[in-house]
Amino acid sequence: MARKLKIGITCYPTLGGSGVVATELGKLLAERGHEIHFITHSVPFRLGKFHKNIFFHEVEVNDYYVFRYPPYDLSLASKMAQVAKMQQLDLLHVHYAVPHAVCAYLAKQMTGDGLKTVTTLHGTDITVLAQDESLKDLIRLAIHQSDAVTAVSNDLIQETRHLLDILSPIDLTYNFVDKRVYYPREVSALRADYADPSEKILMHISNFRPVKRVSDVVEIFERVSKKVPSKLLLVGEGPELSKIQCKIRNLGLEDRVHFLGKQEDVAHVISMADALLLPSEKESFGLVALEAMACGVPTIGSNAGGIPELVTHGETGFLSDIGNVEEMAEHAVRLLTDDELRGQFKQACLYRATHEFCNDVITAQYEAIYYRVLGIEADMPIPICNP
Ligand code: GMT
Repeated sequence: MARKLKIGITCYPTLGGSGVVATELGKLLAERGHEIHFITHSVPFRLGKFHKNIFFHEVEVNDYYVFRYPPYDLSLASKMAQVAKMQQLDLLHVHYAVPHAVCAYLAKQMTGDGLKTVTTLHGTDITVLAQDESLKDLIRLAIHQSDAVTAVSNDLIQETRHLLDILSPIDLTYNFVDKRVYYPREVSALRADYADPSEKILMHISNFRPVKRVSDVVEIFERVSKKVPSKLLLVGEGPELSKIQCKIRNLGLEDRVHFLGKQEDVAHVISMADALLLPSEKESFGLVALEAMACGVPTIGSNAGGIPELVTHGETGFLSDIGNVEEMAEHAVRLLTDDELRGQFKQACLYRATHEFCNDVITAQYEAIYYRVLGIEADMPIPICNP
């Protein structure tokens, strides 16, 4: 049996799908006997209760008065090097190229070549930051200096190659959900708080950034609600929230839309929905669509980025071109008014989530990458999903 590893993980701990994936991966690796050291500015929000084999090292920023901008990145790099030496880490797995992969590179320079680094690209680090000419060389350096680079969809791999002229290998490791947490929950009492039994529920969950096109969500719902008795539940908050509240008021939809704010127990909340709306402009993967899928909820949305790798059009959801709210609304009406079709989609969602994006398989893929960069022969076959 291959030896257990000591792994440092750095991510954005307080927001976003990348932080969720990094934290869940750390928890699963710890369950498999590896020692996990999170090196971040705050305790990752999905870490939850005490876990054996998981340690947290807080990055403290020096706020010396000459600094106009306190140098978080340098503090992080120093902390990475310090933890790597003290804990004798085998490798650092960083989520996001900028600044985390750059910090890992600096840490490696400080500790010597024994420390390996793995970088996972999540999307905006490439699709947004790599459009900025002034950052391109930095991102390219971070990628080239990593011992392995992974990306969460094929689309993101192509985008990375295209925007940064990267020819070196990039491993595809899809995102995953923990099947012990994400499954259809019994939520009839909760559902009754928001909708009558005769009404359907559409849901959108995001950080309300412009890239999520929440305005399209409202436009889709406006069209649907004229044909199907329904409610829209909006989960999350972010920069577009007040604009969206205003739009809902102007369209006279206030009594049909509920704002649930940020929610921790996504599996519970999402289980209330008949369909998820995800009309994003960009989405390297769309973790929320996978969370919905695992709870038996199909997605209606755009075919942006990696979404088509996750949502199979006509089987686990319906996809349209970005901004085609008319067609998205037609798809929603079709799904909400056909119980048999919704039942088929639900079964297809549950099958696909547990077979294609299962935590056991993806965790083992990451483990195989770790052993490869460390030059350790690992005689473990990648497991078959066992729903
Ligand atoms: O989408 C966001 O606004 C958050 C962002 C993040 O940093 O977590 O999400 C990105 O990473 C997720 C996890 O891999 C993906 O599921 C999201 O699709 C990706 N977002 C974009 O590409 C816009």
